Amino acid sequence: MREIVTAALQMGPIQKAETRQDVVERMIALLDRAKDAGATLAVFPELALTTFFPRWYMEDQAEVDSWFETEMPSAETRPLFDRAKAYGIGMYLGYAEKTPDGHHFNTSVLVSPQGDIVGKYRKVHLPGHSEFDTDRAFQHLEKRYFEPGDLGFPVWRSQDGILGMCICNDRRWPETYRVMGLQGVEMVMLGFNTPAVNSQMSAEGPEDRLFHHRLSVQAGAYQNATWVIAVAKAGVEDGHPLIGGSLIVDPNGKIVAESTTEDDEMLVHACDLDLCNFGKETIFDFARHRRIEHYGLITQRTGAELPPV
Ligand code: ING
Repeated sequence: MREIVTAALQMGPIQKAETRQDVVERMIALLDRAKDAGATLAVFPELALTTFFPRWYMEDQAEVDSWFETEMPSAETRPLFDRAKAYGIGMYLGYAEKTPDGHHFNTSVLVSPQGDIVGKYRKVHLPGHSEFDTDRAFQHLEKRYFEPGDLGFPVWRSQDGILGMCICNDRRWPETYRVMGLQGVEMVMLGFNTPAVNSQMSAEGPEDRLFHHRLSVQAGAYQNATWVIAVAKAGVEDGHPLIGGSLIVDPNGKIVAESTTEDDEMLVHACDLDLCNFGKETIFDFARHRRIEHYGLITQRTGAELPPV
């Protein structure tokens, strides 16, 4: 049995006016609870250090850059890294990354229990748009502020398992999980910030959003025989609601823990990575069952092309 006692550390809303110091204090309080619960891995949300700023239209690059981190750990986040290291707890942390050569990514890092940054992931699937959209009830400008990730979907050996990462919208695309599944992933960690309503179709509300969220995460877990830890930044940020629904899903696609609030909340579960083995050795034994000679379109074609009428 290879167990990782995993804490999903959901965060409630972060208002635009809140400082990174305010936020890191909340994160350390959650980490303290994870320690008390015996956790050895803590998963935080996407863009965990700030409000979900892609909802705001900005033209001044200096203002945009103020939402980004130029180093990680930074001065503000060093106390969080130090606390995790002192506790011997590994960590997934989502944040906005500005590289030394001026690139902007929606990023997550995997930190080992020894406090080393084991891996980095940059969000591949960027939803939304890049220009102000007057037809939308609110903006979702991830295509304006971030570049598509350039690191692919790697996995890393850490804490006696094979761990992978993705971010928010990535969870809706089966390719995300399958590329990691083809590397033997046993636990996918992901943070998300999901608006509770559809800015283009008001009939789609929180329950629909939660349904599609659970469906995507459960399918990804089952179809790749992997644990998936999905952690929300939730609640109302400056009048804009985000869904909760943080989840711990087992390799059979079963939800073993789900948050019940839209505030700072902790889920904890002892994830036995060996629960992945049966699925990987039977129904999803990729080597035995997949027929890649028929899958060419998946990487050869970006958009759908309809058959001739
Ligand atoms: N947020 C949302 C998400 O994928 C979204 C955007 C919501 C797209 C619902 C499509 C449908 O959960 C982020 N940050 O990707």
